[in-house]
Amino acid sequence: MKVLLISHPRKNFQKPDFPPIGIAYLGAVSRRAGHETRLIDGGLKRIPDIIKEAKSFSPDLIGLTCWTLERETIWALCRSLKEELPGAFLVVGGPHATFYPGHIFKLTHASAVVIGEGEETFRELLAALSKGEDPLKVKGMFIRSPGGGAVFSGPREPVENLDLIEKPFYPGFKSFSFKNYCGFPSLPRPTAPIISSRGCVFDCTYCGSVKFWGNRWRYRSADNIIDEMGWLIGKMGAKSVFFFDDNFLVNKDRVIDLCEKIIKKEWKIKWSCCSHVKMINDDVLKMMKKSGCVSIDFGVESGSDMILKNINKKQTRLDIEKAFALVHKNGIKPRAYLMVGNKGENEATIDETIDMIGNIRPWSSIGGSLVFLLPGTAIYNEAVLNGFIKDDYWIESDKIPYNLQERSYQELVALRQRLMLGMLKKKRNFAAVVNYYLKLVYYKYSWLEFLRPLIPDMFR
Ligand code: B12
Ligand code: SF4
Repeated sequence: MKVLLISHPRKNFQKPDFPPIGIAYLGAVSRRAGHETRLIDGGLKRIPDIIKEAKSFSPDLIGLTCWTLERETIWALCRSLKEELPGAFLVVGGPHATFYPGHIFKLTHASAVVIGEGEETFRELLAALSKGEDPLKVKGMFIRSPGGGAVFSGPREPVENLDLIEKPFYPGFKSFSFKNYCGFPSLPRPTAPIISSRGCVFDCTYCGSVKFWGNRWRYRSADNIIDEMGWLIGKMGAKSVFFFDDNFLVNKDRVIDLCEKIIKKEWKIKWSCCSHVKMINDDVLKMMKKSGCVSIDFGVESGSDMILKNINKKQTRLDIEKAFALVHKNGIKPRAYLMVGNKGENEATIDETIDMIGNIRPWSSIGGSLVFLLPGTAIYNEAVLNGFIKDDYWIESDKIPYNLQERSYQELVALRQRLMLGMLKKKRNFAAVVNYYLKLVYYKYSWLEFLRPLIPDMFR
């Protein structure tokens, strides 16, 4: 069969940070099964160009990823694909499709929706379709039924041994290069993303990780990651690597093992990862630094213990301050993600955050993003129960569902402004705030990217 996989195009067209890893994994499954496989990064293209490329390939099956905030682009893309390629089998996966399969069937002509982790379901679906068998025998999907509605084929267990999953098939994208992407400010470009584990051991109220991946943290072995890194560096031209795991450091022995192997290889690669503040210690940080780790992104979210408790973050302000001190001490740049608008947010909690930021001195990307209500999260479920939002919101509105349960959008924007200005007034945060705004400038005007290497380290 001819198989085409497409990631969601963006409403606000801007150069993406990284290629879409999910469909690259699925592309590897399809190619391994012997199908002629093509991938399109919708983030790099506009819908008419995607349709043109799809038509020239003329696929038998088209697979699409649907994220909540970009859902309308998927509705539009599906409609055009159905008009131009009416014979193709259309299947949708990804977070929004997983939480709202019914919306996909209602608003698109999709024949199937894959729930959660996709590799095994996709492999079996391709096998069933190419043999002319009933796709309903494949577990882990909803299939459109001829009489209307959709039938669930039954639940699927997550892949037990992640080492068995094949490397992402980046060469399936036309003219692929990691240079086509922005990468991350702390890392030398081109940067390759890696997912070395799936799921998280925490369950923060605003995050859908546990609902999506299941409540178990699964991980790849150090040897398996080294194999992918070797390929990314040697064959794909990567100069740095970003570990996009929800929580990279859950198993510190694994990370120490990985660091030792990176050092042995003498790659001189730079890398970064995401972590919860409670997951680090001095031993692991030392090894990380030695093996080329330059920065760690932490979900700090707030400096108020009351807010941290409300969002079930399982960390206190003291935990954050201790973690940042340890990371600085080891010569690694800590980056802080902050949120505005969680339960209980007010001027006083923002001031506590400003005060804490003065102590922890993050290197960049302060953020201060307003809280969204996303499917699969506790705050969303609470908002539905309180009658604040309805499940139909996702098909009736194209707006971003900010958490406006306690405060209006204008009030939240004012709180964010208070946070940004408050941080800027503290001299030590100047670089961090400047870094954050520079990132926004690159997003909007990607042609200004060429300035990036000219900007001194502290402002990058
Ligand atoms: C890397 C990443 C990014 C990168 C994007 C890189 C890229 N081009 O993909 C960056 C940093 C730019 C980013 C930005 C944002 N992100 Co983000 N991101 C992630 C992250 C950490 C990893 C994605 C990934 O590669 N996962 C690994 C692969 C294997 O999983 P996957 O892509 O989901 O694909 C699997 C399945 O979904 C399924 N599948 C997916 N598509 C399809 C299609 C078919 C046909 C089939 C059969 C199966 C299938 O099979 C795949 C293999 O198992 C996830 C969290 C996570 N752990 O997944 C969040 C996540 C996807 N992001 C999220 C969000 C909210 C955002 C932002 C809105 C954050 C913000 N406040 O700005 C922005 C939106 C940007 C935009 N407009 O697109 C949410 C999405 C929630 C939702 N309901 O849509 C997630 C799930 C985080 C979370 N837990 O809340 N993100
Ligand atoms: S620690 Fe991060 S990935 Fe884990 S549940 Fe919280 S927000 Fe989600």
